Amino acid sequence: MSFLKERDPEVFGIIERELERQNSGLEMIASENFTLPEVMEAMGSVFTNKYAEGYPKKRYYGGCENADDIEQLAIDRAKELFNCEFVNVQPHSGSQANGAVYSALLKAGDKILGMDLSHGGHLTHGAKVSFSGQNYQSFFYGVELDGRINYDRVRDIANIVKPKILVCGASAYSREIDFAKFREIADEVGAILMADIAHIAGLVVAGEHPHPFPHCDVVTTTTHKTLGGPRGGLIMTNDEELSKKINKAIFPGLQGGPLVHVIAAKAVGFRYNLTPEWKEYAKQVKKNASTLAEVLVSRGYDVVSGGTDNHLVLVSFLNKEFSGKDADLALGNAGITVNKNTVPGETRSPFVTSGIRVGSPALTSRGMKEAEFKLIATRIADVLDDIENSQKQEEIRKELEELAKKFVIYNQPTY
Ligand code: DSN
Repeated sequence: MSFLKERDPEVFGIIERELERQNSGLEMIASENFTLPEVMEAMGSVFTNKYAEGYPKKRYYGGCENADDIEQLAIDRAKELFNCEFVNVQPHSGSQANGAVYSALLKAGDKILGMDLSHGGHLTHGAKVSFSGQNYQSFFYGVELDGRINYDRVRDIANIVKPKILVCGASAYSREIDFAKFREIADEVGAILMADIAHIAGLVVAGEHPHPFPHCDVVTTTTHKTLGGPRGGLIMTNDEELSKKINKAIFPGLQGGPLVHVIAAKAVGFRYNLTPEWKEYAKQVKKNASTLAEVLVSRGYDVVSGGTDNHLVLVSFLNKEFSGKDADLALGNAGITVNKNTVPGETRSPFVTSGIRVGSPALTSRGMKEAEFKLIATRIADVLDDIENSQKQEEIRKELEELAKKFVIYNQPTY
């Protein structure tokens, strides 16, 4: 970043501080990851200069021949990766992707049934504060007190609601999602089945989580969470008619010019996701999350659902004096970044919560394995056991900073 350093030292300085923060701390927010340097190079490329409204070979502006090539390459790689027929690589984010699906397939006031935000769903699955709960009638299913989806209960709710779209997928659910069961329910009530696999996409493409196809009509994801690519969204389907409606909903419906530099970076990320190394990474993400859950359970912590099948662990403090917010702050002081999270049976507000969500994707990208996760989980329990002890938090922060610095973030294996 030599130009930036010379010409805008103020911005350069803040970026340097962020790099230092990322390198010296332990990033355990389940939805974050460290992307590849080549992904960042593509994002920082000259494609940021280009307007390319439309789709490959059907653009509104001239000079799009290279934009066409890059978007087609991203589409082709995504089709191979997700084993599906039609892909839109233009959504600026997962929320935009979900919005486009609703706008393509619903009229204002139609019914959506999704997972409750406070049970692990996402804002765009119908939460009343989101466009998805304001433009449409939204209804919810959740998890039982054991932290798992009860598919019979989902079926009962779906039969009462009769939604036009049934949404499956979550932001804070540590168990496998049974897409085949959701398909049965959607068929029973005549709903379109949409899966939002933003959290688990990296595991899905590695064969480490059941695949939403052929069960789901339409699938959305982000590209930056377990997929480890640039920040952005993606929509996939095997239905040509549906894909035409979705393309129109993205452009000209919701978005203007696509972010061609991000689409270039998505293509780079997909190439990595298609390698054998990616499968190893996804396996390790799951092993590391399981290690985390096992240690926390052995230290007496209430891990929701008793463990994890994926990349995240939800820990409940319903039986503790302290809140998710307290735990988030204490762990932050110890150099471990997590997020406070609501848990099944929640008694506190969403700003306070009774739990934390802890994920393994980012530290796995730094090369950490079970041994490091065992140590980190032990230190998480040490902090929580003595949550008001700020001196201990500082000692742990120093110890973990040494560990973090041994795993430089842009030192991923070549492939
Ligand atoms: N903010 C994301 C997450 O943390 O799960 C969802 O959009």
